[in-house]
Amino acid sequence: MAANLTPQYLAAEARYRAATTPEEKLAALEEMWRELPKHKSSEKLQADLKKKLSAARKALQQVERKGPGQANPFSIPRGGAGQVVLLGTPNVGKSSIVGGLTSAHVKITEYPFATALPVPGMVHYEDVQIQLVDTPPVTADDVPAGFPGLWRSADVLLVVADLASNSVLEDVETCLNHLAERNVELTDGPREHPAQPGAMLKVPGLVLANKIDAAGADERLELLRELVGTRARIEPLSTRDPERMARLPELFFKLVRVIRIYAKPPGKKPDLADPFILPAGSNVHELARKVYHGHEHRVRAARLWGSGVADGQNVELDHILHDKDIVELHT
Ligand SMILES: Nc1nc2c(ncn2[C@@H]2O[C@H](COP(=O)(O)OP(=O)(O)O)[C@@H](O)[C@H]2O)c(=O)[nH]1
Ligand SMILES: [Mg+2]
Repeated sequence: MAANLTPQYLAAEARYRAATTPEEKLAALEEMWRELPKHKSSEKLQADLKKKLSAARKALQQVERKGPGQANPFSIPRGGAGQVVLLGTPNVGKSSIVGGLTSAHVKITEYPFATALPVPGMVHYEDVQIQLVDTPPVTADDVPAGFPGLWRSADVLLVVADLASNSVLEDVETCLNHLAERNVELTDGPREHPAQPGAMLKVPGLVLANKIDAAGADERLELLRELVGTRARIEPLSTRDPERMARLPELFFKLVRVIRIYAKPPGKKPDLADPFILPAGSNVHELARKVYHGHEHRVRAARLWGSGVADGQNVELDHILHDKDIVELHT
């Protein structure tokens, strides 16, 4: 049970949740295993960890067997609170965005096609991290093999437009057409799975209209708004403007549609350093499932400090949680 877990275990678990490579995942799981108290009340957790360890070992073996050149480079394990994937034609500023917000080693060049493989980095937003993936460019007649799979699996998809370029309208149209050909469209709302086969998958996302600092950018932005119409929201950006760049992490956080919940053991202070990340709209029961890993049936009551209720108010298990709520679970 969670109360017996050591801080080292919880730290390793946080690393596991943030891990982006099979090596990191396995290392974190091995540490969790070493730190897990091996007694009766943690049996379910032990079994769960064993399963995860064996899956992580297999995943790593597979990567090693295939060799670096053969694994699908676009299969990028999610890290942090969600995965944000960039999509754009050459030279629009994709790598500049990732380079400006993360410590990932991206190449920023004045010549196109410098990014041959996707490069993930982590963006910090308050107490969470969000994964941001730099990607190779698409053109009207070339989409790198494997890339469309990432469009479908991403939590958020951002089409990057270049307002310094006279071809910005065509280039954005190219990206939206590639998505439409794979039955993907952007939505300003929550992710929507196709109602019937062949229908559109709606992935949360928007058009980041970069280089708003360039000459003629304002006029191009107006034309772009007319072209895109209701198909996507448009957010202007300049990677050279620190204020606009500083607003991106919050934008990403809103688009990944998750909430941070701080779990509080009865009679103790909440752990404000390490929130549980849940999909927006989750309730107390779903939090219990995340905290107690299969023992959630033991949670019978909860008290909540946060939005819309009096401090410490008792709430039902189906109570919908909000970002930054503090919850005390009673077994
Ligand atoms: N004026 C202007 N240039 C930019 C901006 N962002 C990126 N660039 C330049 O655009 C070029 C391509 O950038 P890069 O990030 O490599 O684009 P990518 O090919 O989409 O990854 C580089 O010369 C950047 O310095 C911006 O906001 N304003
Ligand atoms: Mg690039």
